[in-house]
Amino acid sequence: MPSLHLHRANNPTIDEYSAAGGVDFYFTFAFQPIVNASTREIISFEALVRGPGGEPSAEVFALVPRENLYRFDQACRLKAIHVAKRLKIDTRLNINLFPNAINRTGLNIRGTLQASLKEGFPVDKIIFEISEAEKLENYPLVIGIFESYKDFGFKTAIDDFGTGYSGLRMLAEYQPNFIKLDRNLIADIHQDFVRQTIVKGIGNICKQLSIEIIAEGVEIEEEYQWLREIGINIFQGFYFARPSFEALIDVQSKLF
Ligand SMILES: [Ca+2]
Repeated sequence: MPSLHLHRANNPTIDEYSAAGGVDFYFTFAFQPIVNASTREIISFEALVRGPGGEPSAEVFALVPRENLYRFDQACRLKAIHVAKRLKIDTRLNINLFPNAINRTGLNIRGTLQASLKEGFPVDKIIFEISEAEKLENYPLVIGIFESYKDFGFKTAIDDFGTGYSGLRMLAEYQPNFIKLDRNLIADIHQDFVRQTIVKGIGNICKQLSIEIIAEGVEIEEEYQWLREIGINIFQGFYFARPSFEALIDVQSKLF
């Protein structure tokens, strides 16, 4: 159930982003680091939408009127850039796109581009993640929009790879800069021959196509070590750091 305090009209902390998104509550972001183990540095933070008290994204999205989903998704992008900039981010920034919200129109790129420029945030440091976990309503249009983002200089990633509706199809038609291997493929991979075989296969595909793999949802050292041994370099997950509310936290160097 949504938290009561999240859904209050006349919330004094509502800002222009809430208004632009068509919601009557304040929303903000938590940030989770993404590390490159070969260079031993944080290369990006993924922005994850949160309610005013840190409520998770599912609770936040449950309160968005369906007819405003597109507006809200757009406002999320703009605010993620704004908050990250306020926190003085100096790495890349991963931003999630809600795929069926970008179906409505392709014109939202310009808004994101202008926000990036206004905040002084380099376009090529923004990585848009699009999930394959949701069935796309208009497949060619989404691919086209993804291509446009790339043309504008943004980086792109297929999110939740390996769990959804269209991962290989999407990859066949569109090659992003990154794919994010889903937690379901990574859980206990150090002792799961089938998952090991699948992930090695994806690794070969990505190597041939010059796509970088981000292993997300890494929770324990054994998973990390196994993935590292087969040549995966980029990681995200609770093993390194949980998302932190309106903060860019460091990762302990002993972990990787
Ligand atoms: Ca994501």
